[in-house]
Amino acid sequence: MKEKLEQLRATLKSELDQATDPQTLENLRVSYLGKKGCITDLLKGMKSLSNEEKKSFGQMVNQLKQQAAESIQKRSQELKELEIKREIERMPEFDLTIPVKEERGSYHPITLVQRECERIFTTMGFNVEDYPEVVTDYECFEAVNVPKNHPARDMQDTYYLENGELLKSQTSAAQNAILKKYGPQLKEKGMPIRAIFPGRCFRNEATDATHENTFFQMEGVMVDKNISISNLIYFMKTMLSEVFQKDIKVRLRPGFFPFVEPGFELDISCLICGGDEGCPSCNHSGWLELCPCGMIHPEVLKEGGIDPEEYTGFAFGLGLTRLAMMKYGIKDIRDLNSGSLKVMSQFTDDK
Ligand code: FA5
Repeated sequence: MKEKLEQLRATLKSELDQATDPQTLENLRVSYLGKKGCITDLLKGMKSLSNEEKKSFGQMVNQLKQQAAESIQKRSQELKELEIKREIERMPEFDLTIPVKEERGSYHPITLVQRECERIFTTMGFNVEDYPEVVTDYECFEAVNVPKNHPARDMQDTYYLENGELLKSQTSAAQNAILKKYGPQLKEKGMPIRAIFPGRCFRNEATDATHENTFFQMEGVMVDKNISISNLIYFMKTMLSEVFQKDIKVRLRPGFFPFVEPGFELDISCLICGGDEGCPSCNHSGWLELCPCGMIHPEVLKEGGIDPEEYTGFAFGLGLTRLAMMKYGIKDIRDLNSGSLKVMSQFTDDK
């Protein structure tokens, strides 16, 4: 019996050595270890043996079974490695000395302007916050003093989702969360709230040279004791002179937004036509609406958990996409979403 087992072991070894592909190996596994395999048969045939014989024979067969399984597994691994080696040999040789064609991408002008604004505001102590693009009606409107059926909603033709949420139509949607996040530090440690939150906004617009359905804004808020309109003007002026690196003609006129009181429209003189004649990029007015702003409405502060009797603040909603147009002399806003590499590759990060 022992001899029979030795013979099986030897046959398996030579058959494994000859097996050079996974299918042959699988056939071998089935013929030795499968339900009807020869080792399995040996175990089944033990019924007729005495208890003593069963013990010693069983031990030997089980040992053989384990060895067979191990050597099939080992051979399978060898074959896999062999296949990888063959594949590497089949690969064409690479000449590592051939110079590569170096074609690099470039940053999108909006990314460049956004980074520039972030740099400017962080040096003035502002935190940069990120916020989701899908928000609730509460975040986008109700929390910023625009209740349901308020006529101001008509100014932003909003994309609603089937679940009742919406695509953020303004970065003001993050105001409430920012006030709640930094309010405790303001109250407990007297640290002013200073945050900017750039983000992509969506509106169902009839597009033209200055209107897109998908555009970027960068909202900013500052809240502390005794914050006034002069603080707001100072930050706006600093930001614009840093971005453009030259004096820019601006005008501040009254503007209505339910979340600020008083509210302003900050326009800049059109840099495409120089502001005198007017052109399609400024809707022939010589001015471009760039950054509505104002003092945060007491109701918005209250909703954010901040006492409007004790604290005041300003907020602004900078049109980042329009800022990029003015900075880089892009006449039509639609070029920015065109995906045209010819247009986009003209702008480089010169910082
Ligand atoms: C707002 O969205 C207010 N949330 C801004 C604000 C924030 C006011 C905080 C007061 C305090 P408005 O709808 O005007 O406001 O948009 C702000 C800026 O985003 C505009 O001045 C413009 O620069 C830009 N903008 C608005 N709609 C579009 C559009 N369809 N395409 C490109 N830019 C746009």
